[in-house]
Amino acid sequence: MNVSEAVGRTLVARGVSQVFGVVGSGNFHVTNAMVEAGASFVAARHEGGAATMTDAYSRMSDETGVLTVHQGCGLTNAMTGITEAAKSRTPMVVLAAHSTQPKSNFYVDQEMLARSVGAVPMHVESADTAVADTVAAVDTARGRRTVILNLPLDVQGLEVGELPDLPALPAVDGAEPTEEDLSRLVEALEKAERPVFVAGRGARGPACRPALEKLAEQAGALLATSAVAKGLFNGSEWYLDVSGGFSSPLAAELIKDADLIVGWGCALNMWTMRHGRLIGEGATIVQVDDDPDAIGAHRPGADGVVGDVRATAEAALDRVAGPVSGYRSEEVRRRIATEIRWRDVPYEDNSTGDTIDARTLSIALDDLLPQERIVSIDSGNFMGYPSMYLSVPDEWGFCFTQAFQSIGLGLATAIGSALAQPNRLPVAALGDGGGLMSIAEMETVVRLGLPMVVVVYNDEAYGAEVHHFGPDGHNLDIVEFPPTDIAAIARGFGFEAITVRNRADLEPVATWVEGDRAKPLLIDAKVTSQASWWLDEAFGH
Ligand SMILES: Cc1ncc(C[n+]2csc(CCOP(=O)(O)OP(=O)(O)O)c2C)c(N)n1
Ligand SMILES: [Mg+2]
Repeated sequence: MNVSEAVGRTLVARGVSQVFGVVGSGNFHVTNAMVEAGASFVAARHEGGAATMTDAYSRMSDETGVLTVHQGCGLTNAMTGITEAAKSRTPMVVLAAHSTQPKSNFYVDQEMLARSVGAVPMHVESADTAVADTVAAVDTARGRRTVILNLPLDVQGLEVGELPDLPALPAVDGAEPTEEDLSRLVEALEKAERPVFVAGRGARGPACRPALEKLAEQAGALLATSAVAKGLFNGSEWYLDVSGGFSSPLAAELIKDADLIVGWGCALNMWTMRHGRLIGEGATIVQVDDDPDAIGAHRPGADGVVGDVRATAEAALDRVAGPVSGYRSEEVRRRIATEIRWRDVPYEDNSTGDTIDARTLSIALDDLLPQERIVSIDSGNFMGYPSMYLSVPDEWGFCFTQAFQSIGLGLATAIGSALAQPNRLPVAALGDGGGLMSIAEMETVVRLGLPMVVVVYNDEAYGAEVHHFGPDGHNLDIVEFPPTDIAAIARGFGFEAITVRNRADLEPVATWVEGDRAKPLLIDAKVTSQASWWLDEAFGH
């Protein structure tokens, strides 16, 4: 067996089951070794797509996915998706063939590339260390890091003996908070009259929800999540949905009136806290996080509790006096029941007959599509509409790859999510800009036979720029485009596709849902050009 085979087999033996990539000469053997060892491989059409598929798969399955790329240009093509993953602390391994000869066409400093985007550079050093190097890469990734494992071309063919038995997987156990941290948290909870818990990605772990719900009940707290944990408290009558730019008016009002905000595995960043505007004057902020560096990173002055979310919530429950009603009054209960959903907030429908209001479109789709869904969202002016109006079943039903704020990641996000949650209907919500940027992966959707619904919020423009610069009278020619028949293009890939200009045009969606869904469905929705309020806010700072 040579190094390529040993690396591939070791990855699978270490628990990797899903691999994405684009194969060239440098990663052909290692990828085949993974497939032969039992992993499933998805050939993407662009490494950028493959990177984000791996990211989304890893986020939504809680496994460590592998991206495999050709040396040099294969890796540079994947860098945007890798950056998103690294910023999101996605556990994944990028297996990158590596040309170490500076005169090679394929040479770039791959270690430096990794470092520059916050990924962890590692490499397979020799035949003797190949297995240990690979194990180290997977184990590092499992600690919520995006690892680039470089596999030098001149090492790949070296002979390795039999594969040794692998060491046991290191336990990833929840760190208990210190006594001192815990008592400060308990004190803050007991003192608070209107506490709100904001749970983030770090609260998506096993049994976090019941632990947080019990503590919230004891302390009289309302529940919210950051966008990446949307759906976590679904079904709770005290759930305010997403805290941040996507908050409904009632959610924003209640969060702003809180006298204590506890972030659980949540950065409480500018998006989640609307640049601080969701924090009322004098409110106390506490952050519970197992990473000491996360505490105060976005909220200087936040009181920190270093510990695992579940372990801390359970420990606090034993201590906190209660139950107290706190923020949980009858009045608040009634208002949440009737006002918390965006679709219950009245709006003026800006549909023109030729174009449909994105809110009307999104509400109609929410009604038409089955609830067991997994929603993935690209970036742009449109992105709040599907985020706010499409409901999701739980925290495994919404994939939001927006840490790098790149457009063009939505379709690949939906592919990775679909494979991670195969029993759910995958829904990709894209702008025309992000959709066209990533369009090659439509072929992947069709080839994999995914029963996906792709909705393009098509305003024939980079709407974000149009609405940001338009009001100041700038020339918008550079951000506006002629009409593109995206439905026709999708049919060319093998999709079923419709063009939508009004509510009635959506009728074939119901037929598709009820049918065998043999082909994916693309909805080219010609939406009314309108500035979204969350984007105004985002650009305002
Ligand atoms: C890779 C990348 N390039 C450029 C941008 C800047 N940008 C932000 S939103 C946007 C427009 C996106 O257009 P579209 O997908 O049609 O969505 P819309 O804003 O029109 O709703 C652009 C170009 C970006 N965020 N990421
Ligand atoms: Mg657009």
